[in-house]
Amino acid sequence: MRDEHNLYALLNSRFPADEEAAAFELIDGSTVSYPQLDLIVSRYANALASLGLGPGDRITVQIEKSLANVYLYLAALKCGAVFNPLNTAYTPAEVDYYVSDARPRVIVCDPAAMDAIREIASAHEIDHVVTLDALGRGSMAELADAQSEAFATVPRAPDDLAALVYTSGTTGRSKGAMLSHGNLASNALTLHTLWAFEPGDILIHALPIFHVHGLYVALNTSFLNGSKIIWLPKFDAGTIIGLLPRATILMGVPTFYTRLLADPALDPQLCGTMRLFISGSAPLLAETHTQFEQRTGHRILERYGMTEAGMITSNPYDGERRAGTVGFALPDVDVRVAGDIGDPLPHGEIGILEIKGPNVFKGYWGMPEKTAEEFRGDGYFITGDMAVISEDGRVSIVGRGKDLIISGGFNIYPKEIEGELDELDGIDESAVVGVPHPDFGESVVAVVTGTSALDEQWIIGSLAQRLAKFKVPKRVFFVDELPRNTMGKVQKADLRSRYAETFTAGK
Ligand code: MLC
Ligand code: AMP
Repeated sequence: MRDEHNLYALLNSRFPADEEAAAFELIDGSTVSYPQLDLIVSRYANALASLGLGPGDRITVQIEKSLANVYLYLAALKCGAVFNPLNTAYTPAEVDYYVSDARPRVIVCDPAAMDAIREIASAHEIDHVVTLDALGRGSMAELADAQSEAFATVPRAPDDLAALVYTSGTTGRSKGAMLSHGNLASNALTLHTLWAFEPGDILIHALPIFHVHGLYVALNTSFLNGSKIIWLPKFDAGTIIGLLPRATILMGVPTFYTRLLADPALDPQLCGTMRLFISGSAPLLAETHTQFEQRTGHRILERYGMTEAGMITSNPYDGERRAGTVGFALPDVDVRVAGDIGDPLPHGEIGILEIKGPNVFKGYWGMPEKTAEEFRGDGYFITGDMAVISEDGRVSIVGRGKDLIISGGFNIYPKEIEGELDELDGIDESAVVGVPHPDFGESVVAVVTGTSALDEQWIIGSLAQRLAKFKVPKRVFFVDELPRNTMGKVQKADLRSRYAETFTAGK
């Protein structure tokens, strides 16, 4: 049946029928069972359909993490619509771009942002703006409350779109990665098996749900397992420490693990029920890996992925989890390392990682030429990550061919920040680099030239009006001129080493 290809139908087919089986447990101890979840999702699906949202229509969502946010995600799947989640840190100026590009039928925003979002919606002739707050209250919830609990899952083919997830562009504009029902289903099924999910598994969910890590990797695998998810609004080391003795799985970015290590309470006894600690979205330092094992007896399982493909490689569940490597290609994914023109390189040589598999996205929304540039003729997608593959097939990410900074698991493209800096009065030129940061892994530093009257705090404050907080440089340095090579290109490696100790000096 075609509706089996709707990801919701697949997830729902694994929901336990038991009225007592909790899908979610909140921090106050309240729960939502799997049978309840399905009924609520139907109400949300009816609500979305009443707004005219149908197959292929986009729904842009910029709201705080809440269960209602999950209901919306599942309801959008069920309706056959295309879910377009946005980072809550994005400013109205940033949201305006995403809305203009995605052209959604419905926008869901926080009640506090209603005025700004309504203005954006009217500028782009978007029919409906509804609201949901951090507690799941708002006009969207009211609409859903009034609906019936029956909704037939809309049939979808594997290639039909389920999501549009934006990923910052190397060349200015952010690109919407088109993810299909087939992409998401294949990755969830593969990870569910590979990570040996078992009855009784309980996941601690502390990631944001506007990126593939928290939204797809964590939620879809747990739903496939009919697992209980302990639902946290955000990461807080102390809260997690309190929950570890009742859980079996934690998924996080490296910052989760360095912050947990900083808590003296972390010890093997606390982790007695834990089966699996998974890390990804940014490189996990070998030092963190080692310290975590010494403190807990658990070897963190590091995996590697990206928005365009979900998960790509993983260290083994059974077998050696090697620090500093991201493991083997997933069973249904092919990986190779290639030179600049796509020439495959032998094991042991560094090149750009290229990938192929059922998880790889359908292309960038509205950008057929950009999409074509990022794929080889034989269907491999060029990730932009520099990697080396060992004789036995282990992949190590050794750098980035793309000019990308990853701070606490969030991606930041220097070009976007340089563009905003160059607009500011008094700045002639700018260069933005990522330097080591003890908490976020990497952090953003700007180096500028311009008039002597420039003030660091004024620059930071001005950028915060335009850019999400995590992108705003944490320091700005003034120089007479930027270091350039003979071709006139700014030497970012030079700047990275010059400012390398900005956040780590004395640590
Ligand atoms: C918050 N801030 C950040 C930041 N997060 N700055 C830089 N980088 C970040 N990641 C800002 C805040 O606005 C605040 O600014 C200050 O830094 C300190 O905030 P905090 O309270 O310490 O931060 P916190 O809220 O605890 O968040 C840190 C974090 C969070 C690491 C828990 O960023 C997080 O959950 N990251 C996960 C990102 C993620 O899910 N990535 C997956 C992408 S998918 P001020 O000025 O107000 O003090 C992907 C594919 C794959 O990459 O492979 O998974
Ligand atoms: P995003 O565009 O947000 O999906 O981020 C994807 C990028 O995160 C990848 O292209 C990698 O550069 C990086 N990444 C994800 N997981 C890892 C990891 N385990 N080690 C190193 N880099 C990673």
